[in-house]
Amino acid sequence: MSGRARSRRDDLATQSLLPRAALERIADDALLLPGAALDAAPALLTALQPVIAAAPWRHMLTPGGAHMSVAMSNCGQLGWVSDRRGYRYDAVDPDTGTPWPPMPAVLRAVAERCAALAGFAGFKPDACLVNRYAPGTRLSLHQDRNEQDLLAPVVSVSLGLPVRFLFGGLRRADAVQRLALMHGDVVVWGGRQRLAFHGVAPLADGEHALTGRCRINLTFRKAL
Ligand code: MD3
Ligand code: FE
Repeated sequence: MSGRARSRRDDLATQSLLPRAALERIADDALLLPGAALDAAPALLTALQPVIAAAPWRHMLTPGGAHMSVAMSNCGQLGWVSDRRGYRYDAVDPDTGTPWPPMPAVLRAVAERCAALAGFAGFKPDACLVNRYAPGTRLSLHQDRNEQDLLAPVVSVSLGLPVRFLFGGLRRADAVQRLALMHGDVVVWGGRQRLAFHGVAPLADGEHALTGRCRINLTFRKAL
């Protein structure tokens, strides 16, 4: 592992002081674009306000009956939902009974530009899942396999407090790598990494100038 790659594992407080490349390969088909959404971040957060007004944060129920600690919303033609019946994509917000709010143009633009930078020109997301992590919130190791087209990448944009992202292999028992994801970072997961197990370690407490005491993650997908 290179010095820079190893440095990404160091404590989160020093991360912002370290030089970073424009593009880092974190696995065969997973590319990190450090800070690619940094300039757009204020506009992304502003564009999220009407989305959250129309489709308020909620803690969805897992099929097992537990509430997820991550608060979620969606925008775009389709939204990811979870309830006692399972996980799926739906055009209607179950909490409001109305369609999910449209995907703001600035969100779409960042996702499409970053996908193209990572080699996925022509990526047209139809779903954006918005995840909000409060201090202590985690997302346990899982695969994303509710999308029809597993050739389309997933584009993830991190905003606010930094987090340790966990990513493993194609089997749950495979070794897990830890990676710091910070405000403005974008990751594009495609190809063979599409079905990799991944999760998020419990969020450390802190305060971010733009988001306050939370991390917000935007996940863009082609669900249909
Ligand atoms: C790797 N969200 O919503 S985004 C999720 O930070 C989810 O909120 C995390 O995992 C978050 O399902 C991670 C990064 C991500 C998203 C999808 C992936 C990584 C992925 C799909 C395959 C492999
Ligand atoms: Fe996931």
